[in-house]
Amino acid sequence: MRKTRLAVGLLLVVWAAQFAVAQVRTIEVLADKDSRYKIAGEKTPEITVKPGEPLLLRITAHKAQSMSRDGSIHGFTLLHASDRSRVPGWDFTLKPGVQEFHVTAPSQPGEYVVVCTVICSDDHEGMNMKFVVEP
Ligand SMILES: [Cu+2]
Repeated sequence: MRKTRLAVGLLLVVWAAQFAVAQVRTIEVLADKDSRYKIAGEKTPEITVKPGEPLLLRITAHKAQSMSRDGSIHGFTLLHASDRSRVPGWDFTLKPGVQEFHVTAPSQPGEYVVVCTVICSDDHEGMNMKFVVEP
């Protein structure tokens, strides 16, 4: 009886551990036709993460006025807010539709900014979004 209970308990622990590993946080972003990033339910879109957190970026892109020669319609590149330098591993160009990227949050807490790197319209310069790594 005791052995059975122990076995059931162990199974539960294994099951729970697998579930925890599978739970990578998904961040859904819309790169829209008006050259703006949007996040459902947020008036001013902003991404807040924990240092080194594994993330799945699911980005839906809709074409604005123009695209680059390779067919990219928007970009999604993370910069340090302080000096506008690029964060390695966070530089993506977007084709129309849904794309997913597995990324790891920067280890350094602070302020970052997501910028579009494709000249997508006259208003392309305004296509950016605040990104914060919590201490
Ligand atoms: Cu753009």
